Amino acid sequence: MAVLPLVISPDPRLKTASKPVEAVTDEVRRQLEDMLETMYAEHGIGLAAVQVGIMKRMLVIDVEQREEDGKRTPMKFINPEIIWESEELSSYNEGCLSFPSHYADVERPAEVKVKYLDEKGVQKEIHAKGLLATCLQHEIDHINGVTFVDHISRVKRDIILRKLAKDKKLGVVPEKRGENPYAAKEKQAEL
Ligand code: GNR
Ligand code: NI
Repeated sequence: MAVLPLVISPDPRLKTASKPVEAVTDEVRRQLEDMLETMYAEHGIGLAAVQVGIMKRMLVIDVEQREEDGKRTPMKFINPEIIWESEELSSYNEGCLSFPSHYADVERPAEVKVKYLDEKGVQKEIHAKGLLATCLQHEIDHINGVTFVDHISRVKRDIILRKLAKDKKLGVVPEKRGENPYAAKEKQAEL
């Protein structure tokens, strides 16, 4: 198992659709385990393969993890497809590990039915509501090259994208954000 480095915006891979998984092999199962380890290490509730540079249509989710007792309920989805969505919408203040420190309200269908393959390659279906429905749609967007900022106003999106582009230029990595402003300032002076 391994914690993999995250793909952070701006990055062309975040705008690229991932490829269907042709066969559920041991390699695919290993990659899903690494994705879960990465998601837990980064305190995320979901992670799409593209976010660790794997351009395959697969994702992991755990919307029930509790930091206190360490209880985990990992879920794995391969080649997921939304086959039904509710007319009722719900709004959630979303974040994304590929857009560190930025949040925005996103409105999406409140419930979805998703068809997918499990890690044994068996076809499954799930009727998701609440945070699981929100998270599944956020992750399925990722494997289609879509991110949460594509659902917000252009003004808000441009503010977030400009800040992240600047952070990348200055070499501000998520863990170091706010910790050592001098390192970033020195880099800035070099530019
Ligand atoms: O950790 C995450 N939290 C979150 C909160 C609201 C809606 C979606 C998410 S997913 C996000 C992790 C991530 O970036 N997954 O792609
Ligand atoms: Ni995300």
